Amino acid sequence: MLKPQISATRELLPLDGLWRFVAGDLDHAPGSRPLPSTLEAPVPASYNDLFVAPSLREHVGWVWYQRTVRVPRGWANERVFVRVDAATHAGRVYVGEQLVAEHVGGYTPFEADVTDLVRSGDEFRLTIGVDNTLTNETIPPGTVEVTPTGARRQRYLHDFFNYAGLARSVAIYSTPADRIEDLTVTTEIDGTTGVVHVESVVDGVGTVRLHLEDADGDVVASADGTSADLRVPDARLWGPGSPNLYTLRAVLERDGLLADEYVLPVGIRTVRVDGLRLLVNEEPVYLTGFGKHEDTPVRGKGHDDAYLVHDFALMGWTGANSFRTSHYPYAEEVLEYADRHGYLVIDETAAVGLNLNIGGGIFGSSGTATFSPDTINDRTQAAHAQALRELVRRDKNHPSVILWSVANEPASNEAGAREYFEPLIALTRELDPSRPVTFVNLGMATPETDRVADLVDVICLNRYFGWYEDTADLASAEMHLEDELRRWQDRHNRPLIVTEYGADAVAGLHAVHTQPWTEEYQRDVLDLYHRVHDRVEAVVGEQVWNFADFQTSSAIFRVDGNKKGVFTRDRRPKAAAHLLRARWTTRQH
Ligand code: BDP
Repeated sequence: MLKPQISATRELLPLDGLWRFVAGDLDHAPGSRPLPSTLEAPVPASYNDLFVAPSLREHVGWVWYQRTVRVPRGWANERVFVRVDAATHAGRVYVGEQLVAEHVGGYTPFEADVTDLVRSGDEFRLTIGVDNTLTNETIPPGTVEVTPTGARRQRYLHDFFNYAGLARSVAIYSTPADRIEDLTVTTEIDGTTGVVHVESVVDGVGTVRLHLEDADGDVVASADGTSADLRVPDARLWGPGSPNLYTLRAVLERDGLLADEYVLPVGIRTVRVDGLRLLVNEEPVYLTGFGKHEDTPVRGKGHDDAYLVHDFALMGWTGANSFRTSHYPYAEEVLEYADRHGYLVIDETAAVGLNLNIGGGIFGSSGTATFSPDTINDRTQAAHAQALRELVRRDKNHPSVILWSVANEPASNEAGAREYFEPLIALTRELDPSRPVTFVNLGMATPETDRVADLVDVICLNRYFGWYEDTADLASAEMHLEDELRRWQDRHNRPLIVTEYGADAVAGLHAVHTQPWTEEYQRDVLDLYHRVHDRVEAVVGEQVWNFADFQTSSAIFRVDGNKKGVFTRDRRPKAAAHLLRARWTTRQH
């Protein structure tokens, strides 16, 4: 699904800014009249932390955004689309009273062709409903319970606040009647020649002509057709720290005239697994970096270019070369930035919390089977498959994305896990045979009890020795970590990435003794992991949990959120950040 853009034939009108806003069910048909409220909410932003009323922060159900939109005068002969980059977790779009789009899944875009409903030069009322409800059959899952006082309360199994609303941009855009609907780019390397394979989907009539330009704007390869190879002699490859990008100019010609143009950055690179190694451009890579969150004060999960640039600046300062989009697909702007700046990305679906026997990293057996007709079931699996389709459809052309993560910390040790995951992993490979696939394993599923790991190419492990286990006993933590990593290596003989390790630290809390929650303790936990990673051959990456402190649901083991950030929520370094910088800026990868 191509991101809207301004090109020689396309226009884009962002609708970011303040929208009228109301929470709750409407007593009239959505879109039929102005919203009955004086509240205004910014787009993009989660709505939860904007206001002071607890009822809005903890709201369960629908909220409504509305504004008027004037269609540019010059769009008379164009097709017009409404595009919503994300509506968390379900969205409905109305043009006037007409429902034009419905979508489930909170972190992937959707759009509607509204050409027949709007007129260039005229205004229309755009209303978007957003539902934050999570059930057993949504990704991520959750349950709505009724409290003793009769209030509805959303429960969920993931350890981050259930921020909701329109956290990414909304726009209308135009395309010509005949248009390029989709492009799929895969790349190979043949000696010193880069081979760029382009599959185009055309909606309408015309001939596709492709031109690849280098950084100076010179055309280095051209080809025609909906399935074509562009060969680039002496290709400058895209890689970690060397973000060489070409520009693919895809043109649709009809009767010798320009019908449509779409411009796409292309990085030529390969990625594959070979034994214990993860290879990018046939060179072994070692991932350093973080599990992150889209999380900032006030905006919640709202995309913000200032935080985007700052977060990458801080990651660069630590020497990180990678991150995981834990635990959902991030805004496309994040991946575009990673493409341009040479970061390696593990791209994850929102399948987090598929585990009824864990909560917020704390192991607590509810004794309930995770996979059963009443819990995580066939319909959850169908929603999960759809989440994978939408992830790959949106992110397939980013060179930064080197690994698809199917899920975070599912109950991969429980009965039914294999039956649930085997088809999803197969689907991911079918959707994109060019990238390896992983899932992120949790500590309860050991090499001996896990039922899924042999299905994936790279095994990602979240481990909390020194925090949830071996608390305040770092010598035992080091021994247990090494022992377990060796067991994974021996059993599966494939690359391991430690995708979570860390400890909570309250910034400013210090101690000379081994004292959990202090900055020194967090630093020492990371340090012990590093010693072990360097001793175990199969470990090809380390991503600290977390880049920054982030908001969670309220719990007695959370202090105004999760404090495992090596930066505070306002992005100030804790002692651990300096440790990482010392290691990652000097380490030979
Ligand atoms: C892991 C989860 C992550 C949590 C983390 C923690 O993957 O989302 O925030 O533990 O407990 O289980 O800090």
